[in-house]
Amino acid sequence: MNLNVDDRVTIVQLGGTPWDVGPGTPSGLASVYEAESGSVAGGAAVSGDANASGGHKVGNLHVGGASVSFQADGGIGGEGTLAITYATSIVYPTKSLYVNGALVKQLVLPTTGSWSRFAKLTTTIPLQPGSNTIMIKNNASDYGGIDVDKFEVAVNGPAGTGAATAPFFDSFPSAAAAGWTPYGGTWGVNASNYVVDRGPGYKSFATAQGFADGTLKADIQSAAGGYAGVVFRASYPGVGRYAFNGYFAGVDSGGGVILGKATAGANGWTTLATVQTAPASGYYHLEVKATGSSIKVYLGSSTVPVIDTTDSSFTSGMAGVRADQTSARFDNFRIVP
Ligand SMILES: [Ca+2]
Repeated sequence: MNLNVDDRVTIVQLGGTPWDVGPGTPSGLASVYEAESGSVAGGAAVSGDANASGGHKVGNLHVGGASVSFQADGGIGGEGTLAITYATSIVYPTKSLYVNGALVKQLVLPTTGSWSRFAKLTTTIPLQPGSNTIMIKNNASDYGGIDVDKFEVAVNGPAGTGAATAPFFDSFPSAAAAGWTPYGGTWGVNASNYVVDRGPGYKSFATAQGFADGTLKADIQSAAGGYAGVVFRASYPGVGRYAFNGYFAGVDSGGGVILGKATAGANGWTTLATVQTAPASGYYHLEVKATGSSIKVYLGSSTVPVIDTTDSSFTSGMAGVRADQTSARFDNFRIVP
């Protein structure tokens, strides 16, 4: 078989709820699109199934040219994770997957052992910002039938959610911060600083930059009341104080330093470490060194970390800046892979 290496399949218990599979589809973050609510064409047909979500599924996808498609919200675009809940008695049928009219890949779907026993196949897809047409079609080169119960789409974020391969530096020299994608707050460039007003976890990502292992640096100035700093290994971004998966390392105006992680699905926050350092006036120079599970936070020019801990929740994602309950100024944002 030639199952794509980034595809994942889980077979579920008969009549049971599909297990939540694959790191790309945290529950609660994916949008659900029932197949029966999509567009069927070419002979595909909706039928009832008590084991299917919503009581219905789309079948007859063995017919030449038969298809089921739906409109998915791609958010800000980038990479997405698509989960297809399906059933088939056929051994390794194939179907062609299209996004916005372009063939993405031929899916190879392991048998679920019954037309009413559902499994979930997870794969990655490209998404454009806004609406995307996603289609499963039986092409001439495809084989066998499947019944599709539902689709789930999670927006992983812009390109660059993998590891950085080249250094990145922005000192915000121009009046507009090009290449940054904000989530919440009013962002602008003032006196060659990237500035944001006070609010709950306002953040902005260097859109095309990924970060896995490496060093992040920024000069940060904030007002009293909250932390400002860098976000890294971030995915599933949204507007909201903890609406992302990933880490945040920040400093407050009095020299307090914090490292923690947010989990978007739970809209939750876990503090990993805090430390009080000597207050300083003006800008704090903050650095984060992430190597595997090791995360070290440095302040100023010291080579001794003020926070030195381990956490393995997130391994790669976007990088950016964030201010939580304080206005902030950022400068000299740098990624060193
Ligand atoms: Ca369904």
